[in-house]
Amino acid sequence: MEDVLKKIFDAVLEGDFAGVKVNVQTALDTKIEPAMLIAARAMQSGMALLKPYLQKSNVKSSGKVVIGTVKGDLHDIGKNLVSLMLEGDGFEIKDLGVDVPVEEFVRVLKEEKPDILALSALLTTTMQMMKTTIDAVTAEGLRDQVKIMVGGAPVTETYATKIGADGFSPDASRAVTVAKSLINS
Ligand code: B12
Repeated sequence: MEDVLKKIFDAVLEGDFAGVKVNVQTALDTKIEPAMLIAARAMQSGMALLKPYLQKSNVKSSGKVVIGTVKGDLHDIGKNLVSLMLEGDGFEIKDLGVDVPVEEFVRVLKEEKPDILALSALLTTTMQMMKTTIDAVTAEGLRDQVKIMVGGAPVTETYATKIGADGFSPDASRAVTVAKSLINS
């Protein structure tokens, strides 16, 4: 167990995204979930300090992203990683947190006018809320003003296309590539 945590630690220090992912998955598979959760919290407190420096090195904003985990879903580790990666690449992030009602997404879209809306869901029961959210954005007449990307463990490219999202990524590093291509499309 300590071995895998050391590998995660080293991969984080080296900025080795693939290494972090593989070893975190190994850690989860070997059921050290509580330690992981503590590590994730610790990482977030460190990132709070790093944020200003990351932002400083990217003077020009890459674009504005409103992100949140959909209604009924409390998982946020993956969403937070996506936020951090986007922020590190110069995106301005407005994170609405977890269990975000459709109305809240719509309200913030009107207020913030982001380039991208990013939705996260980790449960098969809540991933349908992504479609409900996209439908509400369309009904409010906002759909052509914002690109929508979706992700989370049960979400696939096929599902993303089916519910009318513009982009999907299976992980945080590729989420940056997808976000950039959506901005430029
Ligand atoms: C940690 C965890 C929890 C924690 C969450 C803590 C937190 N702050 O997030 C707690 C303990 C609260 C929890 C609760 C529950 N959980 Co849970 N949980 C997990 C667990 C172990 C890890 C999830 C995780 O953080 N993975 C690591 C991150 C980095 O990966 P990720 O989230 O997939 O994110 C990556 C990508 O998906 C992608 N991504 C994610 N979001 C987005 C968004 C965009 C826009 C993009 C582009 C990409 C993207 O990028 C991320 C980084 O690479 C998974 C099992 C697993 N191994 O996945 C179960 C799991 C998701 N949970 C599950 C369940 C059932 C529950 C509960 C219902 C349990 C219960 N009976 O109470 C509750 C639900 C609570 C709720 N209403 O949400 C099931 C879901 C089954 C299903 N098919 O729906 C899983 C799969 C476990 C299982 N095998 O049964 N859980």
